[in-house]
Amino acid sequence: MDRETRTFAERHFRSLEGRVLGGGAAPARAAFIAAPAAFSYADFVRGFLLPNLPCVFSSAFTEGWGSRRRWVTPAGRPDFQYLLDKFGDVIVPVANCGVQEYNSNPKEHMSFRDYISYWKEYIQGGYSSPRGCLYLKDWHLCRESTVEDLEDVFTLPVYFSSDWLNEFWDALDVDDYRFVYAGPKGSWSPFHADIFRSYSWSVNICGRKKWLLFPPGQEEALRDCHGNLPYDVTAPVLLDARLYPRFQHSSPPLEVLQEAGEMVFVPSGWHHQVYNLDDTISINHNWVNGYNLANMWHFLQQELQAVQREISEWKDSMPDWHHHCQVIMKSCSGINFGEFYHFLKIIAEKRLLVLGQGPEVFKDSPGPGLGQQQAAFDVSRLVEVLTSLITHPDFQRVDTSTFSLQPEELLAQLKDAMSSTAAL
Ligand SMILES: O=C(O)CCC(=O)C(=O)O
Ligand SMILES: [Fe+2]
Repeated sequence: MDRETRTFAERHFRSLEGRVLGGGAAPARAAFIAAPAAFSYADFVRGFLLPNLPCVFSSAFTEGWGSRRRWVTPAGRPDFQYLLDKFGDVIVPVANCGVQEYNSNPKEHMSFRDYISYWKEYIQGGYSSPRGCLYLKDWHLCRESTVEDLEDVFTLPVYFSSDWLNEFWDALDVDDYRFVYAGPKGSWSPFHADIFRSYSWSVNICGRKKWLLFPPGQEEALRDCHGNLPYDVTAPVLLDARLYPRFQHSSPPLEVLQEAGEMVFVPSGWHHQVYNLDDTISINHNWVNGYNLANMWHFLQQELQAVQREISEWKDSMPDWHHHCQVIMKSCSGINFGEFYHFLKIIAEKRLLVLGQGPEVFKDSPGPGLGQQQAAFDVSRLVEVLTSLITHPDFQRVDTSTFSLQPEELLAQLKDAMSSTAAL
């Protein structure tokens, strides 16, 4: 990140004064980025991260990826034999697209070998099977493979390299949000927004996907009369005005057709529904950074409010009611306020370390951390969101006495570092 982009981005967030912008109607089409040489990280920040807009990168951006060479036959189809030899024994999660369980699909686990034999049978059966349409989803290939397996499967594009979520999980060594998806023509992902309002990037290693993308806020018009979001936005039942009273006022989604090798950027909080138009394999990552951190924090506050509403009748009779809300939030959303602080702390400490080094060490380095200007920007974002967290009444009720670094102390350190970044 260069100095000018940092100044531009910091000014953008100052003008928002902590607000999280909802989008208006969807743009008529997603921007298409043709040439890597003509598109810098700064272009991505100004054109897409700050305005929170989707875009499609041409297949030239993934030209050198090993997976595009090795996982695919010359005819552009999944190379089942190569994949079997490589990953046959791995246990993978598989969803049944034909069965609705709440707003998702039930998942089972099977060996990759069994999944491939199912997939071949499905194709031979004319894209049909008594077992239904099974979709291999959310396979943590990176975490579950040896480095040797992963050799040049993909190269993280510079645009997505500020990735606090995976940086956090890598530091803890317990999880990640790097996935492989693989499914036959007709497999699909129901309507959803990504975890914690993260961004997603998705590359088709082979095959094509159709994306229906809804800007943040547009999903409100898709709620049913009980306030629930639909499972399938294309279902005829949405036309029933008694069940979906606001559907007739909804705007059509942005439709994106993603070809083999192309990379889709899904902005923060955009709901989407996705179809595999061919037998398709994709690599998808979820990521959070300084640009959508406030969206994540806003989302977590909404999640806590939802829990509080749900168990409000016990508020006066239950002595640890606030604590219970945090426990329930953790089990429903995967994170609570205390853990969000921990997430901020891990990233903050790493950025403070970078800024503690002389500018010459990281100057202009385009590596994963994107250098000192990026660290300075990150610190400014951490200061804003940590200030909001610390002053939140529900965080003030969290017992922080056992935390290794007190939130106020961390905030003071970040503010200190921020004042010294002005000169960078
Ligand atoms: O490709 C799919 O089926 C779903 C992908 C998705 O939801 C995402 O990348 O966020
Ligand atoms: Fe998604």
